[in-house]
Amino acid sequence: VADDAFLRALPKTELHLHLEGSLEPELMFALAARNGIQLPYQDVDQIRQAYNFTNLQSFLDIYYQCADVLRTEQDFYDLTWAYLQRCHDEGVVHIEPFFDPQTHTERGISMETVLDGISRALADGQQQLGISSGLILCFLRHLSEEAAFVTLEQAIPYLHLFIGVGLDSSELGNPPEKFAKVFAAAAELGLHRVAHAGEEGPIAYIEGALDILKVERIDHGVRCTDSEAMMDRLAAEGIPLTVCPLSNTRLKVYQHMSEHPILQLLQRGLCVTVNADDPAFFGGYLLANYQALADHLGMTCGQAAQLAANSIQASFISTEQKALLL
Ligand code: ES4
Ligand code: ZN
Repeated sequence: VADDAFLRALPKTELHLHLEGSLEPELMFALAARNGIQLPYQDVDQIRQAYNFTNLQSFLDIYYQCADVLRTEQDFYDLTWAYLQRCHDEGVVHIEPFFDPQTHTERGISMETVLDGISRALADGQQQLGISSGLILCFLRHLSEEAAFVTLEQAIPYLHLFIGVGLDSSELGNPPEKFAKVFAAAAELGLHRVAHAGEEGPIAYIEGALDILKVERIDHGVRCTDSEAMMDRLAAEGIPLTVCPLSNTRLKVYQHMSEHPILQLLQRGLCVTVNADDPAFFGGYLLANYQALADHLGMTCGQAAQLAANSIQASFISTEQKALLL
């Protein structure tokens, strides 16, 4: 079984991390004070007690509420910088984090404010910590495709600051087809494409993400275990899955980590990767996710090394840069 020192030393990338989901209660209180905002919680303990989720939506309701403390360019910088420092501590060498512009533009915060703060921190992360990155802009799938188009248009002046688009928020009832046109427009702009699919949603959503949105990776995708044919397809086509073990147990996709299928999918030849999703809400960053697999599934050093190598292989860095990291 892989131990902490081995897991920390492995060069790892993180491909499924929502920056707003890395907002720790301590920083949330500090930003609330700085911005003169009254939070509906007394202290950090009370916030953590509220993180008692029953499904994806019960989490999203609190997650969007917490993001309200993010107001200034410096707030987005501080959020991103705190995450980068965790990455540095944990042996994470490259990241492709998500951000949700609509969560902020709907509150009157400009795309420029959000992107300036995040990208300034990512540049410092490269310079001061040696962590490379490629930012991914996510559309909120509970909103309309028209709203996604407005967001993409607002981001066009800043195309040099992100590498791709994703799709997140409430999955059930918001199938990939709803965003067919905006994903085609993003592809035309030369952007990479990923989408959350098969977290709570059915096989048809994984299929739609691949065939209609033309995504290069599936975020979560764990429900592919419902279909032998889909598992075979994902393995044959080498479509990576960005799996988030602590997220899946905290949102009750699985009742206990011992039920998590990630190592069976690895054994079957799928390009599965380990990720933290929303670490401030789900009880741990990337290393804690690897550790949970060692603790509850008996993950070996060989399996851990394969998962870390998959994370490099599945990233959007160049073949040359991959060779340097592998
Ligand atoms: C998310 Cl776990 C998860 N699923 C879908 N959308 C999200 N946004 C932030 N975390
Ligand atoms: Zn996610």
